[in-house]
Amino acid sequence: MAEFSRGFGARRRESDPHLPPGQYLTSDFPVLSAGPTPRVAIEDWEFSVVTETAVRTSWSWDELMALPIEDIDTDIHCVTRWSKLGTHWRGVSLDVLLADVVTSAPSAMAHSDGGYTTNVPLADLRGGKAWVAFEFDGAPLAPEHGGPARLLVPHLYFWKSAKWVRGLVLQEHDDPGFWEQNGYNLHGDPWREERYW
Ligand SMILES: Nc1nc2c(c(=O)[nH]1)N[C@H]1C(S)=C(S)[C@@H](COP(=O)(O)O)O[C@H]1N2
Ligand SMILES: [Mo]
Repeated sequence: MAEFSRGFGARRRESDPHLPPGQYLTSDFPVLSAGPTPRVAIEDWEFSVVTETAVRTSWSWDELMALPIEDIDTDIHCVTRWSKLGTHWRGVSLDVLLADVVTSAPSAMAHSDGGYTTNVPLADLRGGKAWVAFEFDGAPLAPEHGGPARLLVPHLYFWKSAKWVRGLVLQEHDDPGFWEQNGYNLHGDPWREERYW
């Protein structure tokens, strides 16, 4: 009976409708960083958006905190095949940050402290699908998970959610970022298994 129960449980987990193909569930929160954790003083921190015509808009930490803050309940999926369901974050929607930015660029390059970059189509950053997040599970985002703030684009594989994010550069071409230059997919939709290219 025990054998049967275990097998049944495993099958149920594998068929969880929230789990994209080729992923397994994890309940811990792995840290995946390509380099050391950068540290930046909040007074020196700002987030900027630079358009394809080099118009720059920026927000200090206090200015970011004064914007509407959203609660986000979402699943996250790493290309190394772990998924974590029902994670809770707080952050500012990219819709808010991009509202007054005049652009016809189709794509953005996210830039982080430490030099990490990742490209994301603007269509994937708009429409309630992406945030600059600074709280996880009711606490300030831990430095190893991207604190003080990271991009959160949970409908794409988690490498698109740039930790220690400091800005977006809007671009005419969907040029590859750090992992994309190293073989990861330009888009990264977990439901289509867009892992590599
Ligand atoms: N700046 C930066 N952001 C990053 C990474 C990184 O190495 N540097 N790794 C990416 C990858 S591959 C994943 S899976 C997630 C991991 O986030 P976590 O360490 O909070 O789990 O961050 C993404 N964002
Ligand atoms: Mo990853």
